[in-house]
Amino acid sequence: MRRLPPVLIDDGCSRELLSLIRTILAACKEISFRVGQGALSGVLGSTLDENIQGETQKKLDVLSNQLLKDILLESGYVKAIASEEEDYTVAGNPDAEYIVAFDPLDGSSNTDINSLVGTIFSIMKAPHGSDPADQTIFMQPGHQQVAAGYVLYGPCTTLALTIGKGTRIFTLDKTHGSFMLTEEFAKIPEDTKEFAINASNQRHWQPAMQNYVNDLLAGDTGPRGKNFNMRWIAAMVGDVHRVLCRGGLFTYPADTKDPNKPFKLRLLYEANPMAMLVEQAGGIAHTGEQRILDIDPQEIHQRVPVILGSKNEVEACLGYHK
Ligand code: AFP
Repeated sequence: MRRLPPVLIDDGCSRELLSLIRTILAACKEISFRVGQGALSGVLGSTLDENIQGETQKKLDVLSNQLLKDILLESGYVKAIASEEEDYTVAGNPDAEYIVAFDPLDGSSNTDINSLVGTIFSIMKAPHGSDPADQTIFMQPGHQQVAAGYVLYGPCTTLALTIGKGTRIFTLDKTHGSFMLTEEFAKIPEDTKEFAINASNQRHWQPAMQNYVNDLLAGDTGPRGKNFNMRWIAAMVGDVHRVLCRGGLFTYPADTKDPNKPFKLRLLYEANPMAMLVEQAGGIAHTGEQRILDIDPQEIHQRVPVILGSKNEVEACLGYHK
């Protein structure tokens, strides 16, 4: 079984990008340890603070953010970072080539119930000669990402990673602290009988999504002519991992529950990196109107609708949106 560094070197990954990825993973190993300690580490539960998006921060959100932020800025490999838990981007080394956007602990409401959580990251190149304090250096469409990945803290700690040459899965060997290659080419099956959506929002969805899900629920008595199963982990990182492993459709569609917040998932550090991983594994990632990786971002914490997963099922869903 091969370790992460030689695998990426074979893919033509530059030394600097490899060092940056290893730096992110060093923080993730520490987060994995803290998450695994659970109540013993005294970091379960919420802080008294909210992030800029009005969400209550969990203690592990804050801790994970601090670990990633400190290690990245100290490494000298990043020109700037953007995080779900930071109001604004944070400037780093003016001479560095890369910028990183991350969700330090996706699905953090799951920490208190010992369920799946993970770290999601997106790496892009900073425009040549750009100012590290300039927020607009992050305003790049997702197809310009040079690497994307997540680390899932579950029964085992798993890394899904792409540098644009397929999506690979690694498993953390906790006996010596290395990520070992456990799936060379993740391939999402084109067909599926499984979908993931928070069905409690059904009455707030747009008609296209209402009609699509109604037809799935009708099973073999409806127009789809087959029965579907439903799953919801409440952590995108867990739901996308299932899609990468055995296929499926995952969606967080537009809804009218809160008119000020029609979409839930964040473009730069959730939708974009997941879209790159999914496309590199043969799937589709779309908003219902356009390919996620072609969106021109307007702001750091921008939210978008997400429909991703098995090619034929996403296309079936998009058919309802035409
Ligand atoms: P956090 O990163 O704030 O924990 O949010 C998780 C998330 O953005 C995404 O990972 C889930 O798919 C989604 O929220 C779950 O949302 P519901 O609260 O509607 O289940």
